[in-house]
Parts: sequence; C-alpha cells; structure tokens
Amino acid sequence: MYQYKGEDDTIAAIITPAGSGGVGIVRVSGKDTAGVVSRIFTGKSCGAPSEWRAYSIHYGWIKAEAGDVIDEVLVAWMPGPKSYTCEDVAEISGHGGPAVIRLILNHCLQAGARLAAPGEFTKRAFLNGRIDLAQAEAVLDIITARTEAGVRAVERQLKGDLSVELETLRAMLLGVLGGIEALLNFPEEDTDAGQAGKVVRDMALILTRLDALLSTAPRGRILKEGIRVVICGKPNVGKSSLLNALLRAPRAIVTDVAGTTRDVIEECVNIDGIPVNLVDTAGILVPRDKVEEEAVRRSREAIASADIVLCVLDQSCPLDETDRALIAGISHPRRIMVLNKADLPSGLGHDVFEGSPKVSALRRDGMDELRRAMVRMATGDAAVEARGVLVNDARHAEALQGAKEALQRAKHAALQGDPLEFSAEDIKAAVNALDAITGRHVDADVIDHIFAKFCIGK
Ligand SMILES: Nc1nc2c(ncn2[C@@H]2O[C@H](COP(=O)(O)OP(=O)(O)OP(=O)(O)O)[C@@H](O)[C@H]2O)c(=O)[nH]1
Ligand SMILES: [Mg+2]
Repeated sequence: MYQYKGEDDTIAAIITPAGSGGVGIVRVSGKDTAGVVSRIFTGKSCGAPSEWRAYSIHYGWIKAEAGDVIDEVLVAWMPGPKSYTCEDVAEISGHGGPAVIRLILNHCLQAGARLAAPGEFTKRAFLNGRIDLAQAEAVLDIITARTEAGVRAVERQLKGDLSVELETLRAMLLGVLGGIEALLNFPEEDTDAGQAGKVVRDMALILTRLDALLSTAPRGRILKEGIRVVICGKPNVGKSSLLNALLRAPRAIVTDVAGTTRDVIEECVNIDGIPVNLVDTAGILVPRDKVEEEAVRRSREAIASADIVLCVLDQSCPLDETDRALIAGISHPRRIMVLNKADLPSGLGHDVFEGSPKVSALRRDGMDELRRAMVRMATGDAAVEARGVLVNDARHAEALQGAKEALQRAKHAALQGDPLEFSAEDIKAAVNALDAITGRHVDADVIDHIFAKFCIGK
C-alpha cells in the first residue's frame, strides 16, 4: 500500500502549452503558496494572499527584487482542500509569451517554490485522496484524446464511473468474504454446503459484471490509441487515390505511372470517432532497382505493423500472377480486399471476393461502405460508443483479467467442495487486483510509472 506522507515543499510549473498565446499560466501549489506569491506579487488594492477570500482573483504586478515590473498579472487564489491538488493553489495568469512566463516561473522558484515534476499536480490530487488512480489516468487520457468520442469516453472515467463500478464489485466481494469468515468462526450457523452454494452463485454474478467490463476493453483501447490502417497492393491499382479519397484531400501524388509512390505516407483521420492512421505504401512488385527494393521493404514493414490491411485490387482487370502472389503473401488476420475502379467494367468475373467493398477512389464512391467495414473489423461489430463504462487502459484490462481468473478459481474450488478458505484466498486476490486499478492498493513504482507519462505542468 502506498502511504502518502504529505509533501512539505511547494511546487510551481507553467501549465499552459509552450509557445506564444494570449495568456500563460504558472500554477503554484503547496503549504507555502501564499508565501511564494506574497514575495513576488504586488496587488493593486488587495492585502496579502493570506488575507484573500477563497476563490478570488487579484489584479497586480509581478515585480523583480529591485522593484522592476516583470508582468501585469491576475492571480487566482484557491486554498485547499477544495483545489486541484487539495493544497493551497495560486494560478498566476500573465502575458502568454514564452520568455515572460518563464520569468514569472523563475521568480516563483527564487521565492521558495520547487519546479514540479511531470504529473506532480495530479499526483498530489491522487495522494491527497481527491481522485483515485483511474481518474488520475483519465486526466492524462483526456489531454491526449484525439477525437470527440475519445474525450467523451474518458470523461466518464474522469467522473469516476469506472471507479463506482469497481467499488460496487469490491463491496460484493467483501460481502462474500464476510460470509465465509462468519462460517469459519461460527460453524453452527450455516453448513459448508450452504455457504459453498452461495459462494458459487455470488461468483457467477460478479463474473458476469467483470465480463461486461472486460468486453469494452477492445473498444476502449481503439478509442484511445486509434488504429493503423495500411493500404497495400500492386502498383497502379489506386492506393494513393484511395488514401486521398479517405482523407478527402490530395495528400499523395497520383499518376498513371506504375511506381509513383516510393515512400510510406502516413496521415491521421477521424473515422466514426476512432483516430485512424492511414498509411499509403509503394506498390509491391518485383523491384527493378535499389530504390524500389527499399520501397518494397518499407511496404512490407508497414504491413507488419498494421492493425488492418486494405489490400487493393483493380477490379477492371482479371487477377494476374502478381495479384495472386500478393494476396497469398499478405496473410494479415485483419485484411479487407478493396475492389477499386468500380466505375470501370468488371474484369474480375463474378463471385470473386463477394462481399468485399467495391469503390471508386477516382469518384470517391463507396467510401462510407469502406469506412464502415474498417470500423466493424476494428471493433468487432460492437458500437464504438458504449454509453456505460469503458475500460480503455491496458493496465486496467490486465488487472480485471487477473480478478476474473482469481474468481473463476474461487468458484471452481467452491463447486468442488474444497474448504472455503481456498476460495477466500482467491477472492482476496481479486479484491487486490481491483484495488490496483483505483490505487487503493498499488506499488509505489507503478504510481511513479503512471505519473512519469504526464508532462510537466499537469
Ligand atoms: N478509373 C479509375 N481510375 C483510377 C481509380 N483510382 C485510381 N485510378 C487511376 O489509377 C492510376 C494510378 O493511381 P494511383 O492512386 O497513383 O495508384 P497507386 O496504387 O498509388 O500506384 P503506385 O503508387 O504507382 O503503386 C491513376 O491514373 C489514377 O487516376 C478509380 O477508382 N477509377
Ligand atoms: Mg501510390
């Protein structure tokens, strides 16, 4: 269990993005926030920070020791415990130039604050008990979310929807443990068989809810991390045209010369809320020179890294040897055959690749069908936006899987008529696994690892 000792030092960091903007903000948090601010800030009309009303804003100047004005600022005063970190917090809004905001930060550091480590504000919010670990991770996810659907999914986690479900499951498990313990202490009140039957029923119920949570993990991961879709095929079948059509922008060069694309081209596009990295590759053929050799090598490398492969065929021509070799060579588990040039008469013959999307990249026909096919393949048919809780983190999914396996063992042992102490051990392991998600019970190095992914200022 991670024991928080309480931090003595006061931390400061720039919390707005690097670069120029209308405003730049330095946040100060800790026991001596009022002291740090009073040493560098001269207010127009308000007294010392220690006398300020909670959640008030103060106009004035940050001054150097010699009295020179560094910037004209507004200071927001948010005393703990009702602040982002639960500590006394001040946010100094100055002009948003990189040099001036850095000067304000330096003054805070000279006045007694220490530069905040990455994620330290959020870490303090967690350690002070305002949010649990899953919510702290959601803070990071919401910053990095690339689509609106991704933001909405994370918002539910930030609100604590996942934590509430986990707490419910935890309470149920503790209830079962309580029952087992009561039997061990007062065997006259119930029979082993009676209690074992109850354990089996309760395990089944909890396992159903765990499964429901786990079933959202693939969707959650996709919304958060996105997918990589690699377009491949023979030269001239229209791969770059397809990329452009999906992007709705002329990103890649298109010509009727076979071998137009040499480099791997990558662009991000939002398809149904999923961030999709679309990758166009050089046509795969027997290379004629060194450049083509390297191009083909890179194409194969891209295919190997794909979540989904779009294997493009020119449906106006009959399949030839190269097509066949290519189709046989790309044995990706998630492959969609795309029949391009559907505006031209079919040369493939009927029934070949029935059900595969037929498109015309040139006319941008059939793109919606292709997008749907990609989403279906990525999410396994489930709707991307589940209304309920969404597990979007590999760490959480792993812990849930661990809890599930422990409860399956507990159920099995109870079914077999093993002593209930055996089941109790596994149930405790499941409780610990759930606690690792919320941070109730988690190693210090896991916590450090999670917050190290944050940027400074968060
Ligand atoms: N009629 C028709 N022509 C198309 C279609 N898509 C692409 N083309 C044409 O096919 C030719 C090749 O298109 P590209 O998009 O450059 O093909 P590619 O597969 O990227 O080719 P490489 O980069 O050389 O491997 C161009 O002349 C395109 O205009 C389509 O749907 N219908
Ligand atoms: Mg191309």
